Amino acid sequence: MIVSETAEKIKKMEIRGAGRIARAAAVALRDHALALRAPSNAAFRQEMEKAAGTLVSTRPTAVSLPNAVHLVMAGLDGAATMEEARVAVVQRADTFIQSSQHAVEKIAEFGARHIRDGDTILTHCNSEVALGCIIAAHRGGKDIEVFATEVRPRNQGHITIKTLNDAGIKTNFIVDSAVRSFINDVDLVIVGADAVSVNGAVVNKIGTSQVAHTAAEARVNVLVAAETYKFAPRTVIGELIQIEERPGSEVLPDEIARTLPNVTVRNPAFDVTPAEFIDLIITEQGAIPPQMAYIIIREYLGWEIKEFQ
Ligand code: RUB
Repeated sequence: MIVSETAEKIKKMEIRGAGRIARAAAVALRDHALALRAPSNAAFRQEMEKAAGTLVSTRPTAVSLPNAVHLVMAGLDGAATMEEARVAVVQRADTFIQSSQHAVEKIAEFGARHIRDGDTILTHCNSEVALGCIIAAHRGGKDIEVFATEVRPRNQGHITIKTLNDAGIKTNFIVDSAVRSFINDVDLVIVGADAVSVNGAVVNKIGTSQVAHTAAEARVNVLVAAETYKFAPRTVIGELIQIEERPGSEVLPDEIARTLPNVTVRNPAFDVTPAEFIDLIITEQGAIPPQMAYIIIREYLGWEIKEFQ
């Protein structure tokens, strides 16, 4: 797929979820590198950088996107010729895609071990890694039940219940505001992440922090499933993760909004759950307390990693 098509699909949320967005960007850069005809190595680099910029500017919150783009684009560094640069980008993109898929499988395996036979699990939004843990526990023979939220305004919960239904898992579908009413029936909360900050705070779909806060009050453990490439290196140097605010029309139709001139619709797509409301973050390298996020950034992303911007 060409870069502009992938970028458009990410913007419109036809491709969504932090892991899928990152892999789609890697595929787009690989295909672009393969197809690109440029008069010189410098021109090739310039075109690739333009493509990388287009992809990174699609959605601002999921740090997996700039992390993946950076990993792939680092193939251009030190390439003496255009052909070397092309090969390096293709190799790095393929490596990232494979390691991302491997990470999703590893997290499912590790996360499933935290789910006991007879557990009821609550999940919010649609995270392939969080669902991976739940499905792995079910496939491992554990008798489990799930509460899945609706996820206003974009209804990602509909994708979640379809996946759970198809996997044969008993599922309860609830509106977002019903979490507190059911939290005492829940043994464990599992969600995904768009970004993990150096202080262990997790950025995920709007409403996650309310779920985690409710779980903490009810003494229900909260697990976050997050590949290491969802940790945000630039938070080490004090940068904050930008929370995407989407159009108000996703919440209230424009024709109604127009009749209410004193009303402003606010539509942040993500929120921040502080480390104190999270028990463990499950990565492909193993489970860590959120307070150890710094170690993941140092050991697995490295100080030298720069988010492409
Ligand atoms: C998706 C979302 C998901 C994370 C993790 O938001 O918040 O929980 O991206 O997903 P949106 P995954 O629908 O706005 O992209 O585990 O699939 O990477």
